[in-house]
Amino acid sequence: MFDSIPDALKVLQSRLKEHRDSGNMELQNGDHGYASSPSNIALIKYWGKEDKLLQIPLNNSLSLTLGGFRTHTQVRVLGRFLPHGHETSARPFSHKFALKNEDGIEIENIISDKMIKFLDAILFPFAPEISLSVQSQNFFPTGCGIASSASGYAALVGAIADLLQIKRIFNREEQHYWITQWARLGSGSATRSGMLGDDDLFVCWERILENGEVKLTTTEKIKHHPLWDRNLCHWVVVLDKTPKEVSSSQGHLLSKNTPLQIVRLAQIQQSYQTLKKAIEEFNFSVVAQLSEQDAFAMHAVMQSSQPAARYLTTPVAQFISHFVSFRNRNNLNCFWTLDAGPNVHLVALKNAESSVEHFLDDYMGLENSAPINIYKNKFQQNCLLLGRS
Ligand code: 2P0
Repeated sequence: MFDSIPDALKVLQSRLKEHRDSGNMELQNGDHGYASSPSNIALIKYWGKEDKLLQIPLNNSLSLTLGGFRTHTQVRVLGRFLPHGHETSARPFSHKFALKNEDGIEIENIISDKMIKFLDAILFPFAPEISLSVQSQNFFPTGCGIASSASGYAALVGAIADLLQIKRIFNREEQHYWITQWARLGSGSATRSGMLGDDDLFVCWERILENGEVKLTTTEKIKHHPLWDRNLCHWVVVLDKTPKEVSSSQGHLLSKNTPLQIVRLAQIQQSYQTLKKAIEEFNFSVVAQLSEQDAFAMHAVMQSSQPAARYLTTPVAQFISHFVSFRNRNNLNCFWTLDAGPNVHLVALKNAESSVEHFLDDYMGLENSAPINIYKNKFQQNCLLLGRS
């Protein structure tokens, strides 16, 4: 993996090595770093990769940051730096990983090959002899419809940045680049969760074209109109808890074998630019219309790939249909979107909050609807389970 990282990231990695070689970085057994990162929901989706190794997306994407769904991560050093002249790449320990749920109960303790390669790639040039023990906790319920890879990889990279005290070595722009690029290499959508600031409500991940080729990407916050602040509501409606048949990683690859991906990609840049402008201008109806359109476009790609990735299941389609009729009838500022799972995200302005919650109450009471759980994003606090049937 290290060979395929962007040149600018290699330069920052060399700076870390220089820092170590000059005796300014010491890592001892037990040293630790900590970070917490939010999840995000894409409004213009990342679906399909130009290059699997480099994690280059086929299109620009744009997300809303989900402050109420966070992963907290601590990394702890196993081993220590050997004295200058005695460095070795032999590690006495292996990397470790454990994940707890919101109740503090361990739900995973086996480290994946992907995470081992990822940690090796980050540490390779300047700390090859140490290992990391990674302890993560999701402060959102397992099965609430939020995948933990975005917040998970962003928090992991943030915790390593804290361990290395990159603030003392890199300027703010370099810190941002280091974190968002490593998060991207861990999991594409994680780059949109790796921002340094707390006011980064909307984030875009863009491809950079150089001589007709895309080898680099950037991740930046979008300048948003202040009326968005403290005016947004977000819920996740979990309609089906059966495990996915097709993972996101497989889905990205499968998207290449359907002609609908060509149709989706042909117009996506225009939607992306229009959505960005609508966020700057606080044009809610345009944000709503384009978000729903791209969700449908991505699910059309997913459903027509072979094998198909069917997340728009019958309960999801029924729910969306009821929600849209209610929304249109009442002319409310709210919209839906759907990721790689049968869980509908609803986004609304405050003036629609109570109407949406009445709708959700009524929906849960419908006899023919499947059992659902609804989680309300509290943005500054942990999410809240609204109801269950
Ligand atoms: C997104 N998703 O933009 C899209 C929409 C799901 C649907 O990015 O292979 O876990 O680790 O880069 O980021 C999920 O895919 O995939 C995803 P990898 P990732 O959020």
